[in-house]
Amino acid sequence: PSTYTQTFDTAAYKGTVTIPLGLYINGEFVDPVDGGTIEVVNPATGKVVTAIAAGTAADIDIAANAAKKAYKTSWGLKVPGAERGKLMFKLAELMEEHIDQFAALDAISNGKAFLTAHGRDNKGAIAVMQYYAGWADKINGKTIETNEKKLAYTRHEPIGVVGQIIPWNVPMFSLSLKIAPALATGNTIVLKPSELTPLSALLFSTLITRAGFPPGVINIVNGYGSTAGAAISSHPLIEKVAFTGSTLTGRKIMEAAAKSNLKPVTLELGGKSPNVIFEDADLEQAVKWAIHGIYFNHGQNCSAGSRIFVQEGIYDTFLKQFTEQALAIKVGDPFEPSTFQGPQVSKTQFERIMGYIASGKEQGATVHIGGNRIGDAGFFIQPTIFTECQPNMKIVREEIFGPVACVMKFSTEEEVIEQANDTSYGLAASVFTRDIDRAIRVAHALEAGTAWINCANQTEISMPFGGFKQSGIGRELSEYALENYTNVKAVHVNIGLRL
Ligand code: TXE
Repeated sequence: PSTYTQTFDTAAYKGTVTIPLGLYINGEFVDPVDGGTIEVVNPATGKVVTAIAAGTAADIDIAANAAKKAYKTSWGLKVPGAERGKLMFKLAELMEEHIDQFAALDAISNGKAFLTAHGRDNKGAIAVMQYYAGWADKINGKTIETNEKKLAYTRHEPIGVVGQIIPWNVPMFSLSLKIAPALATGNTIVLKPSELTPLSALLFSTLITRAGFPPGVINIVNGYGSTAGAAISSHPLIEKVAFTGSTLTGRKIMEAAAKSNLKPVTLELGGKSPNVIFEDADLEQAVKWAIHGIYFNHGQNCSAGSRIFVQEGIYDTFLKQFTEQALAIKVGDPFEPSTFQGPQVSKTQFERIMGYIASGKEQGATVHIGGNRIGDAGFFIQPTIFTECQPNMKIVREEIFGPVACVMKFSTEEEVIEQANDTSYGLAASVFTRDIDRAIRVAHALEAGTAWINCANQTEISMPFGGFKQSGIGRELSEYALENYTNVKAVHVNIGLRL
């Protein structure tokens, strides 16, 4: 398989990156069975960067067989947890050595600012790898009291071969938070990156063999969702599938899993997270967090605070300050150090977001600021604020996944809880108030897997993350994620029972 080399000579990064373009299966880079490719586009220019190998069902089959063999011979319970952890620490070290290159590849394919890719995504990815490396020798069952004639205990055994499908919004962070807990618990992996952002995963693949992992333990197969992704969800040797992406695709994956070998499914899906700001909040801080909540990563965040509810007494002041800060957001070249917002990831996402903006106007909401494309190259959109939004509007009900905020007025606590929970999603929610009783009361009343009090869009590796309602099934990060990757075995040892 061929390679891709890119020299960067930018304000944020100078250096050269070379990556292989093939599929990483059984410890080697190989060409796909049917020879297909996917063009990777730089969303800042709309131009093709390179073409990577595209796997299909035949390649997933080869990868799943390699992973099965590795599970039986050189991973799983064959390798003590401490050894697994050591390899994972080594991998994290290699990731750290290449952090600049990872960030450059994410910036060029995703469009996010190099400094964000560096300081957030990739630093986070390394920390996740280290966190779960530390868990690898702490995967313990329990002894359970039954009666004096029995020794009873549980083992948390690996599941076997696990499939993982990830999106494009935080490419390396998503990859690490899928791979790390699966490795720590002794599973082997077939992972498909997003077809939009496959480059950093290819660099990552080169580090796996170097870190010392036996062939087949981690297989990275690029490809489209409808072919390679669908093959992961329905493959009979893959005994669990973990997915992050849209609710629509999550449904398809669950259906394919049910129809094939009934593999367990964990899903981290979309959101329409409320951000509730009461009159007694620290307004200056609330405005800053609200900006971060919706506009960070160009609004391409599953936990974006896209519905901002502001109590009537401070509505005008909030809107004024929020508008000033939204207008001050620096949109531009991802390799410019001052850039906060780059382009949206793809033409499709750009058009989807512009479609939502058009529907907001049609349904009678007011474009307070923004609403337009920036420039005529690449997929840049102005930070946008809608006011006069009604609960039934598409922009209020559906995930836009772009730099578009809906700001709404409320009067009472009861009313805002009702409105905030009037959604099929339940990923995250924020509440801003100085009243501690109200803060906790509201945080508990909001139907979401994460509740932030006086902050927004916060991730802690040691805290679980996942959704209520149609935002998902299962939890990632923290100790909780280990449960996704183990089978609990109950062992009954007879020490005196006689028939
Ligand atoms: O997602 P998809 P898309 C939401 C967000 C966004 C929308 C669409 O609202 O606007 O989804 O984005 C793979 N079987 N989120 O189209 O299709 C695909 O190849 C198996 C929220 O990019 O869900 C990619 O690897 N896999 C989100 C991954 O699924 C399939 C992050 C995600 O793509 C498949 C991204 C299939 N049939 C988008 N079809 C979050 N929760 O953070 C596609 N894929």
